[in-house]
Amino acid sequence: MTKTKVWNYLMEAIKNDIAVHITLIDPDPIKQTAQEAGTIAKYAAEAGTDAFMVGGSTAFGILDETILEIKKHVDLPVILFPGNVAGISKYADAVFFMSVLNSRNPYYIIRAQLTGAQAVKMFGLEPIGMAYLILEPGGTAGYMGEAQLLPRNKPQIAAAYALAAQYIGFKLVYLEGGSGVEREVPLDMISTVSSIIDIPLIVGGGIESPEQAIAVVRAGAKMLVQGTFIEKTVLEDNGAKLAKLIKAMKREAKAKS
Ligand code: 1GP
Repeated sequence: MTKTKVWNYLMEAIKNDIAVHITLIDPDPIKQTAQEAGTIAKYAAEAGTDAFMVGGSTAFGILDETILEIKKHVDLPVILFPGNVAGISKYADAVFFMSVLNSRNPYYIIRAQLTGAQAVKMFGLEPIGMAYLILEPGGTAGYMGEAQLLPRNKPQIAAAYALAAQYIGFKLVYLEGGSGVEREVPLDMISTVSSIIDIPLIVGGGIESPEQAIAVVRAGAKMLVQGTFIEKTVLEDNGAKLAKLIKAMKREAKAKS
């Protein structure tokens, strides 16, 4: 695999479908076994998801097994989403090499990255530099990343961070409200940020309905991440609700373009 394969795949998907859907799987044995993760991945792929992110803030115990099970069932990119250096696996295709730019703790801005960089190189993982910005309420990611949470009513602060991220050279900006939170990222924040940057904007946290997904894409997100909704629904309905949501989101993205 060349070093830009996953990046090119994502950019191609944005070009063709206008918006990309990413399924987040937390390698947390309390949430699901590795085998269940494989089944979730199978249904998510059938429902039309474009790629998988594997990672979380707290649990890494079954990371390798989870990725191997996902790969048994699907032929889509598996991208690491590491909460810290323990979130690196040689079985993934790529890693969102991310920095919590609004952390108060330099560990999450650059020190975890310097500790993990050599493993990424040794394992031959494709690094995709991503600025990770966490806003209120922040969930576990906000707590673990010691983020100075971006205020929901100040889109201009998020936009200033995102523009700085672009100028530093990050390939992507991820606006994260926190996994399982009640409300998605405010739409005016998404539109303010996406209108100021030229690099793709990823949005995640609290997206649970086709209406929310449509609104997030309409506001300017190029990639949408879902975890909790997929954990809650896919094993029950074999991905039916997810398929509906992805279809609605992609239809909206095409209509917008
Ligand atoms: C977490 O934003 C993602 O990093 C996904 O959030 O679990 O709320 O979909 P949800």
